[in-house]
Amino acid sequence: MKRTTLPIFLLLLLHYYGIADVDGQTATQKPNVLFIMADDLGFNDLDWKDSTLHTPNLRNLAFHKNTALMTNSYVNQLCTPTRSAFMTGYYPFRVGTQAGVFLHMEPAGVPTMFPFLSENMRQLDYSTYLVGKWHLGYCKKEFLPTNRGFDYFYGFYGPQTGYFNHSADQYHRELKRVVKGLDLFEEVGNGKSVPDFSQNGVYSTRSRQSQLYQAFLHVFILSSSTPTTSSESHVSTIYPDQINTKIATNLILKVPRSYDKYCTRVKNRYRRIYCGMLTAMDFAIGRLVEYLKAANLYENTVIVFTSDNGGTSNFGASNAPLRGEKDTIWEGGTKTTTFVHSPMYVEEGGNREMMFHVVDWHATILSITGLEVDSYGDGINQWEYIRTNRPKFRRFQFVYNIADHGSAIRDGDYKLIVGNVDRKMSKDKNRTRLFRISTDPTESKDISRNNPKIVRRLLSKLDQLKKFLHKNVRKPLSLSGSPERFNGSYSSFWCDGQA
Ligand SMILES: [Ca+2]
Repeated sequence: MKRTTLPIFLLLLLHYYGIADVDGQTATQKPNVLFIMADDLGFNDLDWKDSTLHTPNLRNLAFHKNTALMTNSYVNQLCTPTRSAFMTGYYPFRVGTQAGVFLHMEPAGVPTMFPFLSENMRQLDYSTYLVGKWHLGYCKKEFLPTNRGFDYFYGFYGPQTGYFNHSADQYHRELKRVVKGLDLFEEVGNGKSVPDFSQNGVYSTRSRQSQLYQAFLHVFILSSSTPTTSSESHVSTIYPDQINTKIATNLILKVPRSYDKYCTRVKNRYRRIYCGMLTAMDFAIGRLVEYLKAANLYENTVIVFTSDNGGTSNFGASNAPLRGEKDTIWEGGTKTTTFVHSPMYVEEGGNREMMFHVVDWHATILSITGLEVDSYGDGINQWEYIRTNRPKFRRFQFVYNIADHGSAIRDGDYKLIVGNVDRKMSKDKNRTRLFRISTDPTESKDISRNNPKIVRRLLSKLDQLKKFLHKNVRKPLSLSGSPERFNGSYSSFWCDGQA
């Protein structure tokens, strides 16, 4: 069964309380962090890359004089692995999240022995809010966002949910039919998860907006301990097993008609709808920045924008000029558009060409809080480099992924791929490919035959790394999690003993 999701985003809001000194004054002013992770954004899918698209707010942020634009920023090839790497600071193969994504009704989650970034931020007196997509396991209480370091969560747990009806439809092999259920929940502080049926018909970027923005402002101004925050998310799903691609695409790509006018120059009709969805996301981010400014919080906030994996070309996305797409370890599945904007902290704007990997966020964000840290897990602290363009630490290599179906590592100029680039083919099981990414970023020429020494060196590196391979934590689906048992929603609390 294949599946895909389309642009949604995750908002991670980390707000610093401030520590009162003896006079009751705030002694330290640490930055707030607003981390925005788009879902399945193609490498080419911003208007400064494809001028027929319309993403003016993101463009303004990306090319602001106080923005570091990371031109060699990498993630994993799918949602769960990337989000797991972001939260834990470890490569998915070290955590057990290297093999595909967690599905609805799957009794699995990221092992709780790995502390999440949100848990560590809490230790540093930050309040932590998450809005949008979770996708790190939900079947039991221990896996829920508010039990993994978040004070508040509003969004969905699984790989996808409808943009308007917030319902996730999943084909179940045993039942031989599609199971439907709401995936939109609110959690406040204690792992209590409440389904929100009230948003049926409201597009994701508008869902509960006014109340949530009000609360958002309230939170910032008063540093309230019972906050809520803004909701911005879109998602979609497709089942090519059951539906032909054309119909499915129509089911998937959804945006209110009011966005059509921004995308009239896009010729392909799927990409035209996709373009509207990008604009809806862009406008939502624009509104968020306006709210930050109105609340006098903009100056002291570090805003990060990135994506969790590449786009899917069948559904309107483009990763041009890169090779491959979502769910492949080609550059098109793993290289993202990433920038860091902060008027107060990013002193020198412009390109940052050094390699950055999603595992680096953990150490980097801890460093933004003022913590002295060189590395965390598999990641290194790149805050100094982002801020000043002068690296304190340099990344020379990273792991694209290590999994049964295929693996890839990067070492300096070179990328070695062993096995399949995706989970579909089996014919490449023992194939070895080598590319010189620095001069061949589109992976057009396999140079493995002419460079046996480099291949051997990188193969031996890969073998070393494989010693740390964690068993895949994914599990077969379980009807214990069927929404038919939970009044029509993909609720939690059903897999104790199974995961
Ligand atoms: Ca994704």
